[in-house]
Amino acid sequence: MTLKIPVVRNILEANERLAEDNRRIFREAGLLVINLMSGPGAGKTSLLERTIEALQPEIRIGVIEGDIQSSYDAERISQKGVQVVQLNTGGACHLDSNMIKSSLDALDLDTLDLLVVENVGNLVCPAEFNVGEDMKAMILSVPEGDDKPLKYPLMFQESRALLINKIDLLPYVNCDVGKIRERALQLNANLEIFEISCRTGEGLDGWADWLRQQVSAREAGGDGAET
Ligand SMILES: Nc1nc2c(ncn2[C@@H]2O[C@H](COP(=O)(O)OP(=O)(O)OP(=O)(O)O)[C@@H](O)[C@H]2O)c(=O)[nH]1
Ligand SMILES: [Mg+2]
Repeated sequence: MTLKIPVVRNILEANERLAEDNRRIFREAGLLVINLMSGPGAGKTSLLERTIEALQPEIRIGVIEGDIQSSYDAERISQKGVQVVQLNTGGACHLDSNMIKSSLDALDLDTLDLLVVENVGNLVCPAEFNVGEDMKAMILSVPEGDDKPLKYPLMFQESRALLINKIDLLPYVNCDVGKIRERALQLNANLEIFEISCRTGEGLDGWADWLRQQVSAREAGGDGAET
């Protein structure tokens, strides 16, 4: 038991050092990097498909897909004609800096404006590991319930943006979006919140505009994006 704390700290410190290396590479390439997280099936890949449709070719997007197994999501994204690489964690429930570093040779970073890392579907572990991103963003879909900020606070605390997805399902599920907003903002008053449906497209214009602003801020050399 006494050994557990130092071991965990060592893992996080080693990850943080590699995250710094990645951050340097991303800064040199002048691109904005977003670490996209959610529980399984909340809509990460669907959001990426919609975002690419909205922003390509104005903003050149690359994607790193993280999954325990399969290349299914990378195949979906490659159909949109953007650079994509699939990482398989082989069981691990999150991506870490070392995995991200190992995937960078497969991408031509200098030709990108925005790199999105789709993390492994999990509402807990991905929030604990930086991978060198400028910011984390998360999705909560309404069928998951409005209690999630109370039960899984860390991801809400770590994220810069919260996308409340699948609002087309609100008539059929027991979920109060007002409660999600209130509970999430109590954890993190700086959260940018978007109510969206990747199915109908509702709310996605606001998200695309916000992303444009974040990419422009990065290109202007500012810190429009914080970790
Ligand atoms: N009704 C509805 N369904 C959606 C919406 N967005 C995504 N879905 C569906 O939800 C399911 C999961 O979507 P994905 O985009 O694969 O979710 P994901 O977060 O990438 O899933 P993992 O990578 O497995 O964690 C799919 O069947 C989507 O079609 C939405 O806004 N409304
Ligand atoms: Mg996915």
